[in-house]
Amino acid sequence: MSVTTRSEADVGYVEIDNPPVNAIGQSVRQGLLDAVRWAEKEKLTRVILSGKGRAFAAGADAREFDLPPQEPHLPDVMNAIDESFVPWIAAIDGVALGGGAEIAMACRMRIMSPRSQIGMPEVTLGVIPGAGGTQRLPRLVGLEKALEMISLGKPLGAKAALAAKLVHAVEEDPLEEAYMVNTEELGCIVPTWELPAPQPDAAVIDTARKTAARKTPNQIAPQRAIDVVEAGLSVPFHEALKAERATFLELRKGDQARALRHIFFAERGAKAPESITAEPVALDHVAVVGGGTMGAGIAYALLNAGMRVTLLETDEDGVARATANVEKVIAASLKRKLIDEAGAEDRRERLAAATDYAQASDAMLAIEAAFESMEVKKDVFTKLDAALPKGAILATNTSYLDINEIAATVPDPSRVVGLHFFAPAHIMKLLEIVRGDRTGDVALATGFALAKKLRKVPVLARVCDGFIGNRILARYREAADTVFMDGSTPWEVDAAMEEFGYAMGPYEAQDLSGLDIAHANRRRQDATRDPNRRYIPIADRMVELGKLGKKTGAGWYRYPGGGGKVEDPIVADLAIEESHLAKRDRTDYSAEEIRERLVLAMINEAADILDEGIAQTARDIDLVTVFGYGFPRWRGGLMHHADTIGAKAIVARLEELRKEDPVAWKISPLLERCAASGQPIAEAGPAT
Ligand code: 3H9
Repeated sequence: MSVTTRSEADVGYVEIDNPPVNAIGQSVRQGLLDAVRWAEKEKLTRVILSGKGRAFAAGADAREFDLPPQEPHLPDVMNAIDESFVPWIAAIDGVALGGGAEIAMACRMRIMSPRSQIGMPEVTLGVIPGAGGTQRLPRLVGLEKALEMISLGKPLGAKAALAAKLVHAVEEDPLEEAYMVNTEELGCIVPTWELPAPQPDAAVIDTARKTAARKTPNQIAPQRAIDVVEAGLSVPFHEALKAERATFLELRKGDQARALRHIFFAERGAKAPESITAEPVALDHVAVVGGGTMGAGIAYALLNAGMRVTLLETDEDGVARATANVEKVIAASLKRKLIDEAGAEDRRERLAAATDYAQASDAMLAIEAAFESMEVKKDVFTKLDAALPKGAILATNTSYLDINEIAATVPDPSRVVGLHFFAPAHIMKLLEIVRGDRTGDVALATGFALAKKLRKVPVLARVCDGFIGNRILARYREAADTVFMDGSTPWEVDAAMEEFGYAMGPYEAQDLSGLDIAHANRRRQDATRDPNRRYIPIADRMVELGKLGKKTGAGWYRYPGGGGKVEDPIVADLAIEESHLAKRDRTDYSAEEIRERLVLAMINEAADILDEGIAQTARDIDLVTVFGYGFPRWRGGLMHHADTIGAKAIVARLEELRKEDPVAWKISPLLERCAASGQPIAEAGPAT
């Protein structure tokens, strides 16, 4: 049952009932249209519309967007509600998003509960409101507010919706209030479509365009939404609806909308594999070892999710530093008004810091975020094993070290798992859950349960150097350094990747994280590096010169006075010097060539990662690249993007690059298989 109807005397109740979030699919549309006719036939004096469960309606069913549109179309349903002689009242308890908000706007009146949200997030799916939202919203809230809501996609809470006059009232029980509305008052409300459109205002439109361009660079939908709102101001309502519908249908089948839908559903589908049926351990008390930036961020994320946290450090100075580090995150959250004083105090009360591991003796999960040294980790795991309950899960946040070697320290290695957070750990959504050779299902189930509590996107990985994300990153940086050494500057590389859609290029990003981390990794890899692989020495030279990034005032860029980045000609000269020493000719790469090399290098590495079973699916690689490494979401993640190029074209270009360097550009067998068979990379897996 998608829509249910009942009447009490002359009042009709229509309820959308399409769990879990009342997405508006074909059967809901049909149900609503039938309800309009039913209410008219029954000569009801009002219809009160609500949603069953936790949502009013989450919008059009995005799963239908890959199919041809099916009647009745949503705009026609809205028009039927708006134009009916029976006035409808939307009683909103839960989210009213996209098409859900559009239904509410087609109603004569809107009453929402304080816990509800209303908004037009269509642009986040790469489309525009397609059922009258671009025309009804400006009529209700004015041009400026409507443009902001539609082009940025951010929903309003009840208070803001009332202030914007989008809803008539905010009440605890919207259904009851809707019943109480005076019939005469209801009869005086003008149907939304009959309201006059706001006056065009070039300055307001220009500001909206600039804001959208800044906040969502490269994205088509926000600008197209503004076009449609603007055009609608000077034509009749129904004519404007036609233009809106045409734009919606055009965008819906475009690359950006496909990519954004892919990521939307991939994020929702990021769950424990069905084969893992074990119960997770209790997560009310978690020990975090190491209170540096990463450990403090992890501790804060756990506190945010309501857990008790014991931070373990080596000495009293460490305890003080760790507590101060968490306090810094609390202060920043207070400043950003993410929490209030009471919330800060509550978090402080649930935090303890100690040197004695016995303080965590009832914690069923420990997350080690200590210094990246195998010796340190082994010592920590031995201590955790002795202090925590026998069934406790022992996790390491290592970025690179061999989890199997760490696990071998404890008598029961099935309890050891990698939980790889990304800095800042309380903000970044990705959590790589790394399965060692002997990791058990309870440890994995615990990792996924933790991700859910922290509202993070979990991705299962197997052990290799860098797991999924950092292994791709290492190849990306190697390709960047090669391009730099052979002809470009760091700023040319950064600009090319920013144009591709990254918020910042690889060099600026490295300046922020510090060049010393990658340097330590290279030294660790010295013993096992393929001697035939070309080694680019530029980053080592930078470290020798003390240019470690923003924290030292200079890295690939200079940061005079700790301020913004400035190009540094000395760094550009380094590459000229090194390539002269290596007797290499330099090439003037175009931005397009730079982008192609860096992106193909990542795709090729990711294909190997998939082929080796380090990642389970191409979709997981998309999640890792988007949620952990800033890959543009509107490109759908690395492997989704690879499919838009096509395996055949990728392999053809890699064959060219292989002539330059057969080791670095060794083509992944998985790509070769996809190119030969025509199988999309999205569906590819290890050779069987
Ligand atoms: C639109 O409306 C266009 C119109 O203007 C014009 C049309 C002509 N469709 O997120 P959750 C599924 S465009 C299909 O885990 P939460 C989701 O996949 C739409 N399915 O829960 C998941 O499935 P599963 C504009 C949807 O409580 C389940 O519901 N609307 C849709 O954390 C639970 O989702 C939006 O952009 C959908 N629209 O968050 C809103 N929405 O259980 C998009 C959800 O199989 N949705 N599902 O994994 C959201 O923002 C969040 O899902 C919401 C609930 C806040 C509603």
